Amino acid sequence: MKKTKTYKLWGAVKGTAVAIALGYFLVMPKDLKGQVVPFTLDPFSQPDIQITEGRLPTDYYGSGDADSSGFVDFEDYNAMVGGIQNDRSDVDGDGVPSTQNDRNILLDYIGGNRDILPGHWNHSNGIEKRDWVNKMIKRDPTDSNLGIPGVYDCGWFTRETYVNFHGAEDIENYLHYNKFVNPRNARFNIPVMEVVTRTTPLPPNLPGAHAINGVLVGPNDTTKYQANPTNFDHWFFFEPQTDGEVHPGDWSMNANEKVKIQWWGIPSGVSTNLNLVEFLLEDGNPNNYWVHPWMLTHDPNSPTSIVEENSLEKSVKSFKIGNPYPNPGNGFVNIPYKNNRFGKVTFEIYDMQGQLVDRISKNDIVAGENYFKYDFGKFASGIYNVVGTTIDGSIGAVRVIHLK
Ligand SMILES: [Ca+2]
Ligand SMILES: [Ca+2]
Repeated sequence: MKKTKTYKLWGAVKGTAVAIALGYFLVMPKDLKGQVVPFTLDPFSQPDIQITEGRLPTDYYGSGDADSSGFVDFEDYNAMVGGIQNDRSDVDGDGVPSTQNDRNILLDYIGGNRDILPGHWNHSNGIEKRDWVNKMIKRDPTDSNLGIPGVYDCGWFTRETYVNFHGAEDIENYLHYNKFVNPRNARFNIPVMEVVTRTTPLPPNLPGAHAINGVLVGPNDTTKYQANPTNFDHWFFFEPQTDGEVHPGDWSMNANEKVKIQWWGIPSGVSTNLNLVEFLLEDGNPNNYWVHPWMLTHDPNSPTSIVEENSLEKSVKSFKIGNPYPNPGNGFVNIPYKNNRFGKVTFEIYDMQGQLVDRISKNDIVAGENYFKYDFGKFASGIYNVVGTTIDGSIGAVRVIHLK
């Protein structure tokens, strides 16, 4: 089935209406995904690291693309057997790339015996997300930076963590402050947000507010796509200065205060924080919340959602169709393609009127380079679209010119 491609219309339309109403265009941030307007504040999605020019969509920690080809396939397994050492080949996130366990997980994934890799954030359940983000927090070196009051304080620990996990579209705007110690834009590709805490009146001589990080992980069970950003317990908070998890009543979060979860960006060169959601804590319990009208409150990655699939994971799974030969042709045409996963591939042939004229399914296609050979000789001269679909819904298409 061809997946219906729609956009985040609800959020988009509403966002535009709000923006016009409030005259916000001048400060409208470029969204994390490169959209200008309209945009949505999306705490669910893995950020799209193509935001950084020249980066492959697979260039993030644990992606499995050990050889930097842009695909995850057997060549990566071979590279890992060869002992390649990089972020992408630490598939299990334990800090040591290309171990036997990393290779086993990758092989299971390529062979179709597991649906996702541990680093595929959007499709992980709440337990897996907690496990993975805990590992990535340990991989990130920001906690070892030297804190200097008034120079590199809690806000910079939080922002450097935000850049390393979430990533920034226009990274130059972030780096011109020249305060970050070891920034690696979107290295972990996890939608970590900024969180402002200690907002309530405090004993004298203590700073009035504090900054930490948080990420939406959903319920602490094996269900997927059930995360609700307005549920306090679905957030995982951590202290970027110590790597520790944060709970209400800890030093990093008062039991009685307003906790503000924020998007951060530098639209038009102006550092801007937008509150996504605020929780009012009373004795450690969330008694009330406020949510930004532009924010998605249901999971766009849910299989039942009509919202467009996250582009990053789509590209990880997708397959590519190459140039047919001969083209133009007058009979048999070979169409090369490359797929990431073992399994069924379906090709559909459409004529110039968009009518489906043939459908061929092939089971047991191995991952890697393949070709689809098809005889157009039975058709009238014209242009035909060949659309290939893999079992995970990835789509590729190419045009064949048939001349009798
Ligand atoms: Ca690769
Ligand atoms: Ca490893």
